[in-house]
Amino acid sequence: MLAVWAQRKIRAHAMGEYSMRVRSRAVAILAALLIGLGSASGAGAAPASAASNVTARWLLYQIPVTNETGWSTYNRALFDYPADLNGDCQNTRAEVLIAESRASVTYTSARHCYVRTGRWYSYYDGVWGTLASRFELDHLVPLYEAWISGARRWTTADRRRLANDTAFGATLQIVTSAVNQAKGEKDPASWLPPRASARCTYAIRWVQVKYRWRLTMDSAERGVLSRLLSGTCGATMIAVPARGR
Ligand SMILES: [Ca+2]
Ligand SMILES: [Ca+2]
Repeated sequence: MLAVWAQRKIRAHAMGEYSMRVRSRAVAILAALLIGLGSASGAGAAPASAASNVTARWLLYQIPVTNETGWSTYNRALFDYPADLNGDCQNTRAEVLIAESRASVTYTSARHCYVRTGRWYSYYDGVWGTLASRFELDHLVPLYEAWISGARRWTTADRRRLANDTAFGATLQIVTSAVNQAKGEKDPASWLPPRASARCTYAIRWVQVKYRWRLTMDSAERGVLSRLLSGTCGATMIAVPARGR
């Protein structure tokens, strides 16, 4: 099953879309295949060790702080999610379910468009599970938050790329439906993962995604993140994310 999936991804790479979900064992296999084919030089495919040269706290302070506006004009449809950007019948949710599964997945039909089972870990609440229907694809920075912190001024094409960003592991992640619904459209000033040990990772990823997509943050959000990204958490060395737009 992994081989079939890897072949699909190689085709996707040839079409200009490439996943670098380093957390996935399946993608590790894919990366080895791509290196073997001499084609690992696609956008965003730099080795993980190449740019771990800033602290998480430094990255936080690269993000502009402004008031957020545009609440009344938010429309989720303007993000075109979930899309199937590479036309292989698997939408973004299915692609990330496959990439994040710690075991081979099964599908709902012979066409392999939708995932039925696998093995996933929801780090917000520390829950493991095997039924895809129990998990949701979380936009780490919710689409509403993206809208009010910059995406309202983008083209629909750019919003589609953010909402379906499978090229950067932090943007989209599989979490339990329960914790995703508790999170809703909140930013870190209003919601943090219930599992306290997940909060450092959450804060780092939040900052990475805001930086990648040139989004802003409001002052309350900055305050919470500055507190989280202090001490050893803030000193975590990370790569500067490739810009998404
Ligand atoms: Ca697809
Ligand atoms: Ca905010």
